[in-house]
Amino acid sequence: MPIDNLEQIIREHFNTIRIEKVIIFSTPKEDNCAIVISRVTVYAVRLAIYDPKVGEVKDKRYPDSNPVNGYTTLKKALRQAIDVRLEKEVNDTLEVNSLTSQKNLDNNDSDNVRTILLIGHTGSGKSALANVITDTTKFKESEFTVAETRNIQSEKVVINGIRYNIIDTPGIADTKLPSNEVHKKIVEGACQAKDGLYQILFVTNGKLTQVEIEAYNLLRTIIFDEGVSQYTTLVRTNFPSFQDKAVLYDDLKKMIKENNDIVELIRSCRDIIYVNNPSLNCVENNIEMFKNIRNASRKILIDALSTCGENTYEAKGFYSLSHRIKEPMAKKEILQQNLESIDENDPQRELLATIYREKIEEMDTYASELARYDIMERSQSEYRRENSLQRAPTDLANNGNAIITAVIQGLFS
Ligand SMILES: Nc1nc2c(ncn2[C@@H]2O[C@H](COP(=O)(O)OP(=O)(O)OP(=O)(O)O)[C@@H](O)[C@H]2O)c(=O)[nH]1
Ligand SMILES: [Mg+2]
Repeated sequence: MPIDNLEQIIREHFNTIRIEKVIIFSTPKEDNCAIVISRVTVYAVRLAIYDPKVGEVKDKRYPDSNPVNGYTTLKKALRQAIDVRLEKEVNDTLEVNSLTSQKNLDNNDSDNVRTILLIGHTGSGKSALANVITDTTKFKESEFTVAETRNIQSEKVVINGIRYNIIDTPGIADTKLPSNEVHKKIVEGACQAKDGLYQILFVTNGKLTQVEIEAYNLLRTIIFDEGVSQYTTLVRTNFPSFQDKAVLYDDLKKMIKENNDIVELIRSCRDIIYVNNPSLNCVENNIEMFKNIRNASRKILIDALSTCGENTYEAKGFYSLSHRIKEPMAKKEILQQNLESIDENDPQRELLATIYREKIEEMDTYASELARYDIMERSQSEYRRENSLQRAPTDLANNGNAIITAVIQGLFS
């Protein structure tokens, strides 16, 4: 918070020049900042910082220190003032954030949490699986064939002394949410895994559809990257004979026969496991039996997790994108706060609000452009890799476009 009489101190400091406007603000790094707009023949903008410990004001003049140079209108000066303030706020914010996140890393126990992301078709049994892994009923399972999970939900569990964070997501091809929304939720889920993903469990109840395969491939190539396959385990649910190896083998053969994309998907995954997690919302007589079946599934899941090793998956492309758009998104957030905190009695209220709104839109456009570029670049190089062509067809690029907003919002929600 700036000190109460900061404006007075600033005005006294600049008492030899004609001041048109003083805007007081603070940043996460410095409390006592001000933007001063002055006018002689032209307008000039100054960033002034007061240090109460030594009672001193330091300032920098824009466009430069030459008193003849300046802005011809107040509007131009205000635009520059907003830019100078924004630059100072965003630099200080990013600097302080990176220091605190470094501190968090230093004494962070999140290193020891293994994040597991559940994805798959609506009704494939993700929430049931999340309950089985966590040995709880915290995740809501659907009672009918309607899509149940609308938002991501995560719960922590300790298994054999290792902490896991289980993230449940809405179903791909969810009947009620547009596919863009589902992608967004999955990205949100992935964003929770700031320190990397330990495993993605791609849950299927056998009806592995083309939509599901395509959605996974889209995520794999555009949001994540090729490397994610080695951290993906296909989990086949609804399989009563899950403990009978011969039957599993037959089922796998049957799935593979269905189409080439499935072969490719199964081949690219790290592993495939079979479970059965019948609903506990059943007749009283069956509850004990179904609980035992779930326990047997749990054992299989835990055994599978214990073979996954120490490494976690960090989608390099995904993180490079989040890094790329960090600055425009931070600027947008600051501009929004500044817009909301314009003084009601400010004579330039309307003008300031218009400039803020224009700049917020600029930041959005800039971030989307960066994201689109990033996604297109990746989808094209992926397509080239697979097809040895020079250019990806536009529909692949367009698919990327459709999820850009999802990616941006997912990263910053
Ligand atoms: N018999 C049997 N039933 C299961 C199995 N897995 C899930 N179910 C049941 O199938 C229904 C759907 O499972 P959910 O876990 O809610 O499915 P979901 O993938 O989370 O679905 P959305 O949230 O809509 O995407 C629920 O009634 C579950 O209890 C399984 O392996 N065997
Ligand atoms: Mg669910």
